[in-house]
Amino acid sequence: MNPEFIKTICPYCGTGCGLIVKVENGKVVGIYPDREHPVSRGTLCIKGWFAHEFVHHPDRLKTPLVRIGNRFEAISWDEAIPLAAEKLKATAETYGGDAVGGLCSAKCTNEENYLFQKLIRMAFRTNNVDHCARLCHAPTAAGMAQTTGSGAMTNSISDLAGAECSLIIGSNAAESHPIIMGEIYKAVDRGATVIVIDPRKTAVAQNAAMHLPINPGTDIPLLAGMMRHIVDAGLHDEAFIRERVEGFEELKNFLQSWTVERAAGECGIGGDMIRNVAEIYAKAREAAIVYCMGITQHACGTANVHAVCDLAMLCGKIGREFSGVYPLRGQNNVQGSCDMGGLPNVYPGYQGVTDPAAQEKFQQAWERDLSAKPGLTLTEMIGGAGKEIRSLYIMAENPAMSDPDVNHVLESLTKLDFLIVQDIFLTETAKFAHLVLPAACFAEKTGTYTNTERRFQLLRQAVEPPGEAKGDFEILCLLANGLGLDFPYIHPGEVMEEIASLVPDYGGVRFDRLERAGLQWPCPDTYHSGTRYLHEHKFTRGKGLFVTPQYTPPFEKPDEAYPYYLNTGRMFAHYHTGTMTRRSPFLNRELEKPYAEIHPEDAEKAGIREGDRIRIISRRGSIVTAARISERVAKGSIFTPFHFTEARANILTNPVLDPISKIPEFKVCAVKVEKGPYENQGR
Ligand SMILES: Nc1nc2c(c(=O)[nH]1)N[C@H]1C(S)=C(S)[C@@H](COP(=O)(O)OP(=O)(O)OC[C@H]3O[C@@H](n4cnc5c(=O)[nH]c(N)nc54)[C@H](O)[C@@H]3O)O[C@H]1N2
Ligand SMILES: Nc1nc2c(c(=O)[nH]1)N[C@H]1C(S)=C(S)[C@@H](COP(=O)(O)OP(=O)(O)OC[C@H]3O[C@@H](n4cnc5c(=O)[nH]c(N)nc54)[C@H](O)[C@@H]3O)O[C@H]1N2
Ligand code: SF4
Ligand SMILES: [Mo]
Repeated sequence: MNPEFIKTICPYCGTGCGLIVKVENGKVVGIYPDREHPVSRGTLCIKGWFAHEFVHHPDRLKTPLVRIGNRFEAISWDEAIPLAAEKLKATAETYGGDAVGGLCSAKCTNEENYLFQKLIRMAFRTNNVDHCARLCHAPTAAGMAQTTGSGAMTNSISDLAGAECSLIIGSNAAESHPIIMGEIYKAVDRGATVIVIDPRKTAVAQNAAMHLPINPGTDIPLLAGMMRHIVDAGLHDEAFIRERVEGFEELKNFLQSWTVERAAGECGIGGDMIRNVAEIYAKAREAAIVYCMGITQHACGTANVHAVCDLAMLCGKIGREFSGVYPLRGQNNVQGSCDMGGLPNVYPGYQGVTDPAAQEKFQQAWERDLSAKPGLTLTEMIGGAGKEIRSLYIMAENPAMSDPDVNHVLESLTKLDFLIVQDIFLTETAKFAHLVLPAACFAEKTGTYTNTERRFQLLRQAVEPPGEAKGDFEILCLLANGLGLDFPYIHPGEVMEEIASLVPDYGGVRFDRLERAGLQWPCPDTYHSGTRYLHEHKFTRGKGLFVTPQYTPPFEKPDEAYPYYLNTGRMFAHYHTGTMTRRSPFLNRELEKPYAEIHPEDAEKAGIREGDRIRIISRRGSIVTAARISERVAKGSIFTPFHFTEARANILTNPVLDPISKIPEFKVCAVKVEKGPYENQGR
């Protein structure tokens, strides 16, 4: 049979690059970059190029599995769906609907997320629905909603090529968003200045004009120092502030206490450098602030986002082409899973569950009584397992690896009356399930993903799922019907029409309009061609608002017992909990084993050599990994990625939460290091 070539979207990160999947004899045999794609234009990173390798892996789940004692037994869908429905109903009948929780997923399509939250909200009259955005850009959603009225990236990826200055804060885009980094390098070729603020000398920092290796968790002092200098030197955009922003007096009052010298003392960067960087940003005609997990994954994550937005508004660098604030979205569809109401406080389109008008609208549309009480967040649901939460339905998330203080998470998972995990592999989390539902992966389904620049894009089915596995869409419809709801949907396009009828910003989105280049929301009607940048004449909230950032230093700082800072994150060849990339032979060739970076001077003091087995110990647990001696980390700091099940970084991390967004402080905790030899303590 001739090979077929099917255009679709990369299943990994929020850049949303265009893939062409090559199919032979019903199997995906290769990936090619899509030259016509509006974002990636014929380029892909290493993960995209090899995204076919996990699709037909022998480990794929092929039938529903039910737990019998300590083992799993294969069952049919005709048994699995009634079992799931019966158990969830029993929990709701015994303990009330608020005892049921659901985690939807940034890996799944918009239509699947819409159906998931609709199912939970309708069947159990609860708003206990959340997903990994909580661990990621929840502070962006909360912080930018307050300052600008919208938690989305303000501009388009291609705008970065036109910025004279890019301030990259807490983003290792060269490894995490390589195609977006390419746009920034296009600007550099035209003479733009890249300034990187990151405690680690990342790949991005190494190639930047300036690198500010700040002390962990001190972004607010640094940004406050910059703003203080900008105001003192009269470099702020007075006209913009007068016409478009409120709260300037309060911001100035706050800056009174942040002299550049005080900021310097706190963040560890010299005062002259702070002034210099502030001037470069403020004086550039067009300047972008690009940020990611180094800003959000802190106990003051939301305040960090406030500080970022304040700086952009202070200099009037928002609301037009090439400038703007760019929170780089992580997962392929994390923008969409938030947009679709996969959050405990909002319906689709960020319409508040506590807003009576919104509640009325969704009650009418869905013909059900809905709860006006905001639900629990992901971190609260896992923490409340066996207490407030008795049964949990997890679609495409792996909290047994991705949540902080994993030992505690595992204990919580065992306390549930009923746990359903719907995944493509038997994950660390699925091993705790009572019922495992086998799902189709990206190459096996149709739907839409929304990328980091708010672009709805079409995912097109290329092959059939393995064995009895079904698309999440179909599973959700079966379960909803099993629960007595009426989900009559045959094609995701019908769900998109329902979404469009309920959310004004997506009103013009239809499957047939996405064929060529997708559509960037807001897209209010079918004549509208989408929106490249937000806040043009006015902010989504009307006026922009300077919010005073409340600085709190990291919760756990190094001390005598635990003398190192631990920083956790990513590396280019692997993705998150490794379920997909670690099943790719090519990506494994790049890196197969866990490691931790330690500074040469620290290593020498501890007698640690390259490749030595070391134990990293925090107040919550320990892991054994291999030492990588590197000047990428500062003295007194350790970095380890969280991709490896045999050395789970999240055994170490601190579950302390940002009080506003409830994100954990993944980026800072205190650890000590011991030299091996050790037995590998993989679980
Ligand atoms: N290869 C690969 N790409 C991915 C992913 C993946 O797993 N693998 N995941 C995707 C997802 S979901 C996300 S959210 C993104 C994340 O993308 P990034 O945020 O770029 O990735 P991280 O490595 O988590 O962290 C970014 C940087 O924050 C820095 N940092 C730590 N503490 C601080 C601090 O206090 N201040 C500042 N300014 N910086 C700090 C770290 O040193 C690190 O360089 O990547 C997406 N892309
Ligand atoms: N220490 C530390 N921890 C972190 C972070 C950090 O920087 N440091 N970062 C946090 C961040 S930003 C994020 S986003 C989270 C990510 O946390 P998770 O979302 O839990 O991690 P993933 O590995 O992406 O999990 C996705 C799951 O979906 C499955 N899957 C993939 N496609 C499909 C599909 O189409 N259908 C179904 N049903 N399943 C599918 C995969 O096999 C996998 O098990 O981790 C967080 N945890
Ligand atoms: S940059 Fe992201 S979307 Fe693009 S190919 Fe790489 S992982 Fe896929
Ligand atoms: Mo993320």
